[in-house]
Amino acid sequence: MSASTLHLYTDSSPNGFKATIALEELGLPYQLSHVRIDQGQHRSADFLALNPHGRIPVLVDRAHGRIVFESAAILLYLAEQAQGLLPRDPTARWEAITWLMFHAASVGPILGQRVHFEHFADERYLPAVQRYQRLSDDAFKVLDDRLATRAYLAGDEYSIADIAHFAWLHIADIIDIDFRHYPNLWRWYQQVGERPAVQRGVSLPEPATGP
Ligand SMILES: N[C@@H](CCC(=O)N[C@@H](CS)C(=O)NCC(=O)O)C(=O)O
Repeated sequence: MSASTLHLYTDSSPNGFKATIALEELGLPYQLSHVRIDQGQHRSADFLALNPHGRIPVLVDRAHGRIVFESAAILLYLAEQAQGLLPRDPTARWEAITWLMFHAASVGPILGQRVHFEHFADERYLPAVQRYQRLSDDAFKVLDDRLATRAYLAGDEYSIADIAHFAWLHIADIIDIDFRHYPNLWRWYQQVGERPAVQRGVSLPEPATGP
């Protein structure tokens, strides 16, 4: 891909971090536009023309005339375009895709609801808090068991499946959702968090200071 064909529309948030981490890991040149969710920019007509669901991240590949939204689709798109972050071996490759889909269907949305009901909801509605604590603990246990016998979710190779999970666990860690008592998950989380591209990815876009 030539320089500046990729344009990422994103905010400083877990689903956005998946895209920025992958772009940084792959060393792809890209342009970044900060879509301020706090200012409702994701509801503008221009943004809805890119993603009718009004959610970040969105990746536009102008060289190929493509718009990709849904963070898991963006991860697959970048991995395919750059031929990286997905194992070449077919068995390991499908393991990575399986764990990416597990994340997209059963981990990201659950953690999103947990964060909402524990931290942002106007009222504390205990049944919802308890439900999403239980569901996210189920997911943590599955991940912990998986990582007991392998370095990364797809085996020996770091992949987009790890990036997807890391982005949400990073937010969980920041807001004190504790998963240290899952030793394999915690070991993996610290290991992935040491990668320079991951550290750059979670700092993008820089938090806006103005109104
Ligand atoms: N399933 C989507 C979820 C995207 C999503 O919910 N993004 C959040 C930020 S992390 C957002 O745009 N929220 C704005 C809103 O809910 O109005 C994905 O994985 O990309």
